[in-house]
Amino acid sequence: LSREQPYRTAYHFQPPKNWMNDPNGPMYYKGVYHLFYQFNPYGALWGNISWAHSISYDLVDWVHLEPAINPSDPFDINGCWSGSTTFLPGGKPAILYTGIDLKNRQVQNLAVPKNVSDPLLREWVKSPHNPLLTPIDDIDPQNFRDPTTAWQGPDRVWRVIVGSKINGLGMAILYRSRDFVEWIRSENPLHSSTKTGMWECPDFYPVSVNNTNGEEKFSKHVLKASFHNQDHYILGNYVPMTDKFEVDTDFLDEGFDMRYDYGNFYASKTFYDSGKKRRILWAWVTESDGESDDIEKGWSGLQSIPRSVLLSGTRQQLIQWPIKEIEKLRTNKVSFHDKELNDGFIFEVSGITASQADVEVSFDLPNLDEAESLDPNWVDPQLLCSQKGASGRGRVGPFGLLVLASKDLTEQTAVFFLIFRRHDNYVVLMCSDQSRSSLREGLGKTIYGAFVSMDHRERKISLRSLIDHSIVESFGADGRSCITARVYPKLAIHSESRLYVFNNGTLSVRISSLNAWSMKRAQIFPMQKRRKQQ
Ligand code: DQQ
Repeated sequence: LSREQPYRTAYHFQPPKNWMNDPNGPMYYKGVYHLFYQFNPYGALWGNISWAHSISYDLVDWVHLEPAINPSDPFDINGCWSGSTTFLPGGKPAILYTGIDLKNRQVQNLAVPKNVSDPLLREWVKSPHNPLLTPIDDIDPQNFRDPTTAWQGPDRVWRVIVGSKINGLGMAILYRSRDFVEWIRSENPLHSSTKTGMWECPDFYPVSVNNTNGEEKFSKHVLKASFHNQDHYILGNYVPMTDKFEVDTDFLDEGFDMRYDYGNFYASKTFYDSGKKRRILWAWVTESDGESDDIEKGWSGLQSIPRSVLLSGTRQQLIQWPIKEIEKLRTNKVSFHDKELNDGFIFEVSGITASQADVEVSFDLPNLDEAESLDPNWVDPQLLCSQKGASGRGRVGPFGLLVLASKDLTEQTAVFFLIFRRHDNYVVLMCSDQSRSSLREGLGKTIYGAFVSMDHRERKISLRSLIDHSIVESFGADGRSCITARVYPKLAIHSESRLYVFNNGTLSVRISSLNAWSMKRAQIFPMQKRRKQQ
């Protein structure tokens, strides 16, 4: 990591240079993880989109391969946009992706590996039947994209959904096929909404409380759609015979705002890891600096740390946690136990590389009867976080971490909790405050906030933050609410960066345990040019 590049990450996935956006078609195949992603081979801004391709044995270290799919044919000459992989009978992977055709229409195409016995799947062949799906009838050619992983019903017929917007309704158009080539549009979409606008990158999959890929009675289906720069999800029961999806609550229903992440996290996609029997979520984390900064840096965009996804015990929300494998990068462990944090207390966690770290802390809470009561009109967590702030005083909180902080604290990103009383229950607010993250001007410094659903009997709360130079991914209450932020400190870079724990609430909280580690660099190998065959 050079002085000139203080914002490149050490263990978050990124290409050697240029623009990256959505993760595409992640999969586990013959012992190898594959990640494709939206990539501009020619610059640091969005454009010339192709599918770049990288592989890994552990989702931590990566090898960049040559791009898998490039614009080349009338059905994708203006761009190879997002899509997904599906395993066909016999275990052969197939990619469905959106092509931008000669007329700039969005169409759906198929590509298959040239050689299925190559675990690296270096070469992909586009189907002679492309385009498979075209925007006919009432489908808007500009709003028809991002096919999901397909699934088979009990009748062996394939189903796939494609994101769209028709007559103002955001929706997932449903198609069925017997042979994966000829697709017939279902009369009804899988689901639609008046409140969302266009659905980008839909995702639809079973989850359960344990890692069984939904192969149990109490599983639910997740439907995710990307809109308003956010990834929203809903839960429901899916009836495969009729393709009815009966939702528990709908997108943007009052009092429900279920998102994977309440910060910077978009166009995500999951895949089922058949090796470790778990569902894994990836997302694009975009820059929040300016375009001229990106051009100067020569790159733009990160991928989140892959997260495992489970259904919570209440079956009302998802629980996310960084994949276990990332822990192999932990080094230089520092720990504290049973430390009381009184009013206005702040202390430095020294002994780690705070610009490249993993921190886990568990707080014991005071008697919450004394918590400030929450005005019933305060319903917007993001606004609440902005109004309350990390340096404001409260009763229970704000308490939490100051990450990527400079020595004098002029630069700091505060990740913290505030707890309020409402009727005979309480409300937990989680915030990630970027407003003081950098002395630099012209950066996005939005303050993010989320409510954390907690049982009123719980008297403790945990926080984990993955800190990596210009990204902070935080997991509140064991992964019940997550907030990811991008920050660009001027002072708090490399060894100048510090980590603190603080409590600005008048009631004391107690650190029952804190573990922090420096993180080693992931090994990311550059593209290997292939030798021409003789
Ligand atoms: N990014 C892709 C689209 C998708 C959008 C284009 C979401 O397929 O809808 O790069 O970020």
